[in-house]
Amino acid sequence: EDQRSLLLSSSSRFPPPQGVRLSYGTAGFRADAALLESTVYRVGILAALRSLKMDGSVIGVMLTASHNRVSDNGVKIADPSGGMLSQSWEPFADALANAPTSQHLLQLITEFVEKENISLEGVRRAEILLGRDTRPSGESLLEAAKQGISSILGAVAIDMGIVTTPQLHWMVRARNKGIKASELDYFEQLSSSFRCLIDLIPSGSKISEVDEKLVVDGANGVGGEKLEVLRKMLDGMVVEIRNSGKDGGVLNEGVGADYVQKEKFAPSGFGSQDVGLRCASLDGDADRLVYFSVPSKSCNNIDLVDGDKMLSLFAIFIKEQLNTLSKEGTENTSSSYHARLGVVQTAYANGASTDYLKKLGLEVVFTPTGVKYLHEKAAEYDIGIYFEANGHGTIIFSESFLCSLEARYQEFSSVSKGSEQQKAALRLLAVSKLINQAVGDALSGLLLVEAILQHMGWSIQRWSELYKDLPSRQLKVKVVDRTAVITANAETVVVRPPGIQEAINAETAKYPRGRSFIRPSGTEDVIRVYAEASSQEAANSLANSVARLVD
Ligand code: 16G
Ligand code: ZN
Repeated sequence: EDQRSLLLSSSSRFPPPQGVRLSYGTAGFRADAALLESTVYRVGILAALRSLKMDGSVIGVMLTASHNRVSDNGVKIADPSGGMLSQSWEPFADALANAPTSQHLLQLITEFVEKENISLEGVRRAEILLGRDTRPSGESLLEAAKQGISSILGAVAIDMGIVTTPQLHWMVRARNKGIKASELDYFEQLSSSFRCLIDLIPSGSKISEVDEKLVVDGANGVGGEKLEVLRKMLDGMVVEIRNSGKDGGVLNEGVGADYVQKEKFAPSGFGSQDVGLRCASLDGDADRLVYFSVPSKSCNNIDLVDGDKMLSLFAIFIKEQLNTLSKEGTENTSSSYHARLGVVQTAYANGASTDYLKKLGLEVVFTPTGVKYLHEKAAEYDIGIYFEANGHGTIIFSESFLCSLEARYQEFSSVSKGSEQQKAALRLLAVSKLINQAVGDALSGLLLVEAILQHMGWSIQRWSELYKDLPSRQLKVKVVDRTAVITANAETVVVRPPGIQEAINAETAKYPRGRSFIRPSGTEDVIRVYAEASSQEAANSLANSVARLVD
């Protein structure tokens, strides 16, 4: 009874906006910040219920609209593993957000807790970590989230302040594993595992002085600020941070990983003075990362090193360590060693990257767009590496593999200390600590790229030359109802409306190395078109013809 009246009175203070329908898409709820108070309040309720359902495990609530405009905001939930909210709860999230009155809301909650067997009685505890990016609207939305959480008896909110999205996911994961999970713990884990990788660099590898310096575009968001902190803990790493948000630039405006990857253009503050330098760009909440270099003084075009190439770099390094580990030759160690390494991409992966990865002998699989799909697939391997071309990705290690790796390392330490195998085991263990296994993380990804480039002795140009991207083109077509397009096979085939796929096939067949697909966006009311072909003109022309099929 207390619970009912508490919910009724608190929810009446957060009436939903009139005439908008929100949906928990691939990125949670996202909209103009002015529309979101009620939604965020309700997500607070949902997070508390989720924690109760998971026997009091910690749940995360992150306020961010990532690479979108500064006037937008959004909210998404991190499950106890640190990953995305279980897909089975998404329909409930939609229903909650759109309940028209407090009475409806209460009824929905009552029905849902009954169906999910969540007890709202007796002693219990739910714990929710809150985080937000640098958006000004974050402060009042944070308050709404807190109100939602405290309208469920026994639920407590812990405010982690302004953090990157992946930091919050990391904290949720760490807390549920019983590991210390403050921001300082995050920085310490990243910096110590980075140092470990640097200490293990073979003495022969040496990069030139020019290649020492890294210049980072912080998208005028939270990432630059956090990288400043991290840099102080990493002596010996030469990083210059621009667009940190302190010099008046606007979040995501002409800056950031999304801009750089989509426009293939240098972000504001970068240009001819940076020719040849190794540059990187984070997105607004620092869960995406791309690298680039400016090839010549004459224009602001860039040589983009995207998520596919980061995936390739990580895969080469991991494979090298696994090969070393499985080499025989040291006596007294169990000789056979096999790890299942898998690579996960989406249809947006450049065709040249997929060819390259397959040539390396790697197992490459595809999923639909959206981190939750890639992550889930990657979790099927001992080591799963996933990346979207846009720069979101990570590496995940299975618990059983990490255990055997640890044992293996101990074994080497006693019988062949200092051996190549022991070092390979240690490198893999360090990677598992450096990389954020909860979700893609620009900061931890950046440190891993930096460590591997130094290990290989590679410049960004050498890295970029692993393979040459096929020219590609992306378009979007505004439609009345994007749900009319239904795809299959990881979004590579249209099954509805009938006839479209045949028409796409006919267009594609006209171009050497042509490939094209369409898919409904998960975040906007548009159909997205992707095309690649052997020349830029051909890719543009194929994209245009396919877009006309949709119109
Ligand atoms: C979201 C996804 C991202 C995906 C993008 C596609 C997460 C955390 N983020 O930002 O992975 O690439 O949506 O957007 O899953 P679209 O559906 O509008 O093309
Ligand atoms: Zn982001």
